[in-house]
Amino acid sequence: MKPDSRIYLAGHRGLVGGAILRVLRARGQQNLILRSSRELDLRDQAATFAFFEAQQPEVVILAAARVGGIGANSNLPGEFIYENLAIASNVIEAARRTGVGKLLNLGSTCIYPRMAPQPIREDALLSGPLEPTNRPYALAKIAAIEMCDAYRRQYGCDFISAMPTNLYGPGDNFDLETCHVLPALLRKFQEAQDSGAAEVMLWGTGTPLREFLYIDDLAEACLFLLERYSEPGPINVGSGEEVSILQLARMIAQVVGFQGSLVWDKSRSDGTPRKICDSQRLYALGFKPQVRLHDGLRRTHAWFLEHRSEARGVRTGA
Ligand code: GFB
Repeated sequence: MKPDSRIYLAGHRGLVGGAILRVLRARGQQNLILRSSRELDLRDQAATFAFFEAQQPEVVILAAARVGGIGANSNLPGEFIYENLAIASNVIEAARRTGVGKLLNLGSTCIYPRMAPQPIREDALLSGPLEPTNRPYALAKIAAIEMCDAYRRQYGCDFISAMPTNLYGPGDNFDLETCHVLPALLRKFQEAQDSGAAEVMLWGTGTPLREFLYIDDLAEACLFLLERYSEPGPINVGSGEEVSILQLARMIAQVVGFQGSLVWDKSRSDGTPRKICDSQRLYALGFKPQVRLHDGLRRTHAWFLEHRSEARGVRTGA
């Protein structure tokens, strides 16, 4: 990308988009096109097409999506499938119509079958049934990959799809009913610590295994891929660091300084039993994540303490 490339970053206010924006600014990219969802509703096809016609971006980073943890995915399946299908189909088609030179489509490793061999390779896609708690979201993300690939075949579009593992970091959503496990635990332990509570209630059994990637590493990986990668199909972006939810809870309790006990609400779903992706294709291209989980947890905790009053999901008292 040239320093003056016209880059449209969709979703710049989210966890992923916010981190990509910081990296683009640090690199001195001068021509960033940014719109909040209030300014441009990407579910609105006519508005999206008109925006692309007017702005003529050269590069598009599709980080706008309806996302959430296991609770939001289970409770809002209709919103998750509709909004993600609409956003992806409008943006990808608008990019084709206006001759966008490069598009990065972001998904999630929940696109892979629930019982895929671990670590999950890209060729596991569509080889078995999906995890039911996030199937609507996963299917929308699979459709977006397929769309990029179909446009590559039919129209020669250079559209690529990156699949990050579970992400965390500054700027995350901390709303306990809709957020992912890591911000939920940081908040729950910190609030227990502040109030002197003796125990913290967590969801499920604590046995599921997850891989976590710090958001700045994902942002660097996105720019790396935009500059050096042009293939159909998904490419995984993971850290290789796998922990059980119980181990994660212990690490977070230690970072926060909470010494009380953990109580597991087994009426809440565990979701997929194990989800670590194989990122060898990305690593073989020369990319390596830099931030270890311990370090990333400390940074995210520090950010949460400093920004608690304005963090998403906390300010509203949700
Ligand atoms: O991060 P999380 O919500 O999503 O949950 P997934 C991960 C695991 O942590 C599950 C457990 O086994 C949860 O039951 N957990 C324990 C908690 N305590 C809590 C808590 O207080 N809050 C939350 N949220 N979880 C989502 C998918 O899957 O993650 C999406 O639904 C997407 O589609 C995304 O792929 C990355 O890792 O299970």
